[in-house]
Amino acid sequence: MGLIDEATYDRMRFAQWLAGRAHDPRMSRRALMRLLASAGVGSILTGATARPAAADPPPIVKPTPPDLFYVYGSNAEMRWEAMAGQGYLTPTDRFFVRDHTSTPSIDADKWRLQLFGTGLHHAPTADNPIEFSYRDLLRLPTESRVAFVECTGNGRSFFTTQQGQTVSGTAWKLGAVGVASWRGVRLSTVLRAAGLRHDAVDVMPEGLDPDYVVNGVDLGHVRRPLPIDKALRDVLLAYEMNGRPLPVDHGFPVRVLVPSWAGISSIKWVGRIEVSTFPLFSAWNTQYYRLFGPTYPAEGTAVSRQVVKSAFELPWPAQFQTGRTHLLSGRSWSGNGRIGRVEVSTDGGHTWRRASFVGGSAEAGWQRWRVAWRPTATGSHTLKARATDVIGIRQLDQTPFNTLGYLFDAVVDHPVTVV
Ligand SMILES: Nc1nc2c(c(=O)[nH]1)N[C@H]1C(S)=C(S)[C@@H](COP(=O)(O)O)O[C@H]1N2
Ligand SMILES: [Mo]
Repeated sequence: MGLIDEATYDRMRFAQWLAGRAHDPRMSRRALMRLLASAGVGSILTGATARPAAADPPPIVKPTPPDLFYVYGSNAEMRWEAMAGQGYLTPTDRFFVRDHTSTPSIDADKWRLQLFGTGLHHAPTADNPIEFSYRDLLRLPTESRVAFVECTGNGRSFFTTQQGQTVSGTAWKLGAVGVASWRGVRLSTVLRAAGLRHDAVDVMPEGLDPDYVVNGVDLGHVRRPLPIDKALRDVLLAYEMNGRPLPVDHGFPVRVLVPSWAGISSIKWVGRIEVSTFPLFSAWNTQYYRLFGPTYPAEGTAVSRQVVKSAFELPWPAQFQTGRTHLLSGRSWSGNGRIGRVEVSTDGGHTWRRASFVGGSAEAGWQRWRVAWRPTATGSHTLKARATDVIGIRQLDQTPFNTLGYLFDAVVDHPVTVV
């Protein structure tokens, strides 16, 4: 398959999705019209008009020094060697940032969380929503959770470097993930306070960051629906990260935290939440965050949970001295729950040894591990780590191709030179 530009590609996929979806009898005409209006399909059919790009201030506010991050425009991934010697949590100064546009500056005193939609009693409209101030939220019962946030494209570059495939999107290595302690109010608490109806099916949080414009098509604010079951189970409206108020880049004053699910679900700078008695759609569950490709249906498969992955806390590439024992450390995680076992190969996959676990793991966090290695030959080596999660899913040598490069879960070859 040849290289074509991302936006054209995404629009093509979206049209395919729509074709599949339009034949679905469960899709109401109303839902379809909403989708057409919200996701810019009209522009796809009639030809997009370009919108001039605004002048760009630096998209990410916090420092992203080269010893902690690889920076790709408005996205910055953590260098995994920055986790060596750290505790269970990812310190905020090295937590990855993924901004569709740029980090906005929001005044918490003026900020309001607005809820509206048919899924609330009396169906408040977007123009006349139910509102909560920052102080209102702080007064509600509070809860803490340790959970990873991971970009669904984390590991995307390995589709190309290990599998020789062309995919579109940011070429992350393995650093678009971090584990933090999040504190806030349960989304269920706020939904019930707002008058949740029993027949609500979806909620769609929306960010206050600038509209996302691709190739002249304005997709509006970043937003993605969640099924009500997940929303009521363990989702937080978080206002603290690692014991401090949320940093601006991570969603100040309030972000959604959806444990174990695709990072895109955890909407930052949340401003509005639509609650609905019919399925909701946005570009982020139709055009993006779906798996498209030869092994998937034409309309794609929606992404929800993250997959199992492992990373060494080592520079890329790493260097070791021969004839000495080194302690290799790393972490593994899975959207299905805890990690059951981790095996490491220091000979390119011929033999595997079980790594020993360091401490425990949170249900939606990661597992730290280590294994000793005494290299005896100089030259190039490949380190591999493979984890098996609580439901028995083990990392394999290949991930089935999908055009947008999501959910890479194969074993990653970590290049090492022994001197
Ligand atoms: N409003 C808003 N929320 C957002 C995004 C965004 O660009 N805007 N990016 C999403 C994506 S794709 C990811 S992976 C996570 C990243 O969270 P972080 O920047 O705190 O690491 O936020 C999600 N929430
Ligand atoms: Mo993401």
